[in-house]
Amino acid sequence: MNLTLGVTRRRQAVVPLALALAAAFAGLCLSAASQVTALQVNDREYFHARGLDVLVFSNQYNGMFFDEKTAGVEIIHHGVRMATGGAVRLKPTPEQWDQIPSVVDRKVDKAANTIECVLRYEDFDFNSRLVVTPEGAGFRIAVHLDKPVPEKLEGRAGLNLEFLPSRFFERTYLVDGKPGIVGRYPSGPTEVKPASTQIRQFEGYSTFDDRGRSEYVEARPVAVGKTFVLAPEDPERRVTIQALSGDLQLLDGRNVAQNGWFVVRSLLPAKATGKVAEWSVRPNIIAGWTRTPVIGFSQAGYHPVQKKVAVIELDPNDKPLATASLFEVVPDGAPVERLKAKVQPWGPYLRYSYVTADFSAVNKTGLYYLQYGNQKTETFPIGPNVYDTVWHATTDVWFPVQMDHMFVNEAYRVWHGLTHMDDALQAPLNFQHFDGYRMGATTGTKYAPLERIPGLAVGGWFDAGDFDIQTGSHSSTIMSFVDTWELFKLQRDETLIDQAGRFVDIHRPDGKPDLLQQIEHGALQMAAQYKALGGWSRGIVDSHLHRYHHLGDASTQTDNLLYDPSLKPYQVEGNRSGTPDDRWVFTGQVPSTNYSSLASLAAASRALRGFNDALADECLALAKQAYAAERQRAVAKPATGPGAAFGAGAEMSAVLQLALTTREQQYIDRYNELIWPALERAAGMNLVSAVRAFPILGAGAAEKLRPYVVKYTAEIEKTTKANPYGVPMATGGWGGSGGVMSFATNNYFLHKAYPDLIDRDTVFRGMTFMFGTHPASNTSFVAGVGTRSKRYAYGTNRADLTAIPGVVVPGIMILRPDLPENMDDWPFLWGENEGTIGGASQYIFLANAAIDLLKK
Ligand SMILES: [Ca+2]
Ligand SMILES: [Ca+2]
Ligand SMILES: [Ca+2]
Repeated sequence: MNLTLGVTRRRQAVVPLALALAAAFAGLCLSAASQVTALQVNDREYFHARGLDVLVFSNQYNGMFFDEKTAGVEIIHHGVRMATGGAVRLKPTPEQWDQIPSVVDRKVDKAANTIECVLRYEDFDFNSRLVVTPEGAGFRIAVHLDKPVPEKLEGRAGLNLEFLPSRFFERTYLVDGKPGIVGRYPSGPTEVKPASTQIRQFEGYSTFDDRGRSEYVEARPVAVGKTFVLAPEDPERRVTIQALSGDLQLLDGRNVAQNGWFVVRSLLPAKATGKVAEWSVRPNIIAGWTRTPVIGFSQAGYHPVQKKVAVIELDPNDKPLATASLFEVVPDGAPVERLKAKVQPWGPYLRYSYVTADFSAVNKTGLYYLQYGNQKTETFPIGPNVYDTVWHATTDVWFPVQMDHMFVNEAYRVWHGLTHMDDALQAPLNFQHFDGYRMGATTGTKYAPLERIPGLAVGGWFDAGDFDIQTGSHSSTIMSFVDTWELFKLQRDETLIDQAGRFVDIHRPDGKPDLLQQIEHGALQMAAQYKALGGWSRGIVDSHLHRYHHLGDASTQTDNLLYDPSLKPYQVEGNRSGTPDDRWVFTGQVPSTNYSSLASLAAASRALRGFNDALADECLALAKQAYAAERQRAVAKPATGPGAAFGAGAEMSAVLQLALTTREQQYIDRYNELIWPALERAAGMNLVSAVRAFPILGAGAAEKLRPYVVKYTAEIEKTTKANPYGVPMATGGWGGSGGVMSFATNNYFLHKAYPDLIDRDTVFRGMTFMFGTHPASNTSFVAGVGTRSKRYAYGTNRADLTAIPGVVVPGIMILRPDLPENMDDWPFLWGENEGTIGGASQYIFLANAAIDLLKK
């Protein structure tokens, strides 16, 4: 790569007077200590100035889910990420599955104060070099080419930068002085183009539902000009972008995909090399800007005996106050200050600094708010029953809405009609699916590729914000439900679930515990899979990309008619159609999947005993049969390689559930063979498995396990000190709620068995984290639970900018290197806002575990 081309490099520039005046005009006081400073590359390898950060591929496209809107040039403006995706892109408004550039070289030059990246599109042998350099209080972004834009990409390749729509709602813009209002909803313009001009999307699939017309749609510019000013009226959001050559276009990506952003774009000129595009970007900076503290607390409140510690997240430039106060809201009269707590330093974590304030001393039942400086939090309760109802939205509404193969009603509204009655076809061989599923060289079933597999249109849940049945998450969900049933015997009945009529009615009791009905619904699908496939699938999922991104009523994702290739697309005969929209079953005999699946059936058979005996019998018979078959397979082909330990873990789970259900010696012996070496290798999850196995391990097991638990307390200690929240934090592309809830749940089991070793506060910390004691915001991560909770989530109704009540979101995603983020005004980042059945079932368990501990 030739990186020696001339680059305009500037040292830190003096802040233009105009900028300083603009900040003063915005009503802000300028002191000598609060000057606007220029961007400077910092030790974390991004540009930083007080109030503005510019990331240049600190985060990269990972190639798995393509464009996650968390890569490229990104702007964090007054603490919030408002721009992403800055790069050379091949479409006006790139969608998730459009081609993404790979970063083949990235140079961070601290001395020259510049960051540059070489980006490559392999399909077109097309390299470009992106150079970002501070200028004044903003920056320049330039594209350099050694070779001209490939002919195929002429008029297609452009410098793009995407702005988050919700950050600009109810604001305006100027294009070369001409005014416009930012639309709350997209309203074109668009154009229809021939399909032949479409640039290849993921694996050659198309996001566009073409209906046989050989075309697709692109957004056309809303405005064209030399200088854009977005949100001129808002000093926190105002950004000026000027094209130093050519034109700027403003496009609205929401016209082609609801998760699209506003795109500012300059087409790269044809037949040109050298510096082919350059912008000056000047986000307004409020001089001396300091981020408002985030007061982390439990929006759902606290039990009187619980520790009540607020974690206050501060701008590193902020000076902690000496105290924070707890006020009681009384029926009449002024709020009463009940406690002035001394603020304790915690220290730096990621990009902020943290302090805590402990209000544990207050235990009187009532309503309270916290005050830190001028900031008051929402009002929340302290009382013995605060957690009693926190799981209801998840069992009453969220889980019913996720139910597949059912019609789901709630009072006057229908959540979705009857879904996926055309399940399912055997997936084709050697196929990489867009949601991570893969088919290998054999089906592992008696079915040929694309042959109908009967019997699968029953039970199951949409695993998350999409519409697939993911087998692995079904196992863990069923197992978690069985734990919840066996330990807490939840009798709550607020939902009618009629399997024969395939009808669900929310807020309509039917005399049967909802939890058992959900276990039944999961078990029906898992049993059906084994009967049809002689094992378990990886999952059942949409066959085509243009259906996979479906939003809205799940019953319209497919036509519910059996695919008949002898008919034309959209032609219907009886219960058949010529539209190839039936979902595919991704099969292959995977030992860990088979073991964990049969484990869930063995567990379900216990819970269903006395509720649906026929299904309980069937689940157990299938589980035993599957276990024997899997052991045979294991003898024939012993597991090796990195997945072997995972397979052994899955077998342990299977054999434990069989042992607990049957108490047969063969399973007990095999469990003993597996568990103790596993504990030697790694305690973690295996500790909980062993505790759950006490009924079959007999006398002495608790003492034998104790040293491992003692060892584990060191892990808890480490986690407790790693960040101010005292829970594990995820660092990947998916938020950390699941890890937090696992930590709390494991500690519940261990506390029950070893109260002298494991503090129950580690369980409550997981709860209060979910309810708002977390970084970035203090919104409760369970929609509808707590005074302020998630209003937007990545559910099937996200196009309506709303959430399904009871959804439990992944929460805090940490963007590299140091930005904890959970968008509260935009639902479309799945890593932050997509609830899963695994997470939701885990949450129901944890809530009841906390209630259980607080009863005593
Ligand atoms: Ca999925
Ligand atoms: Ca019920
Ligand atoms: Ca169909």
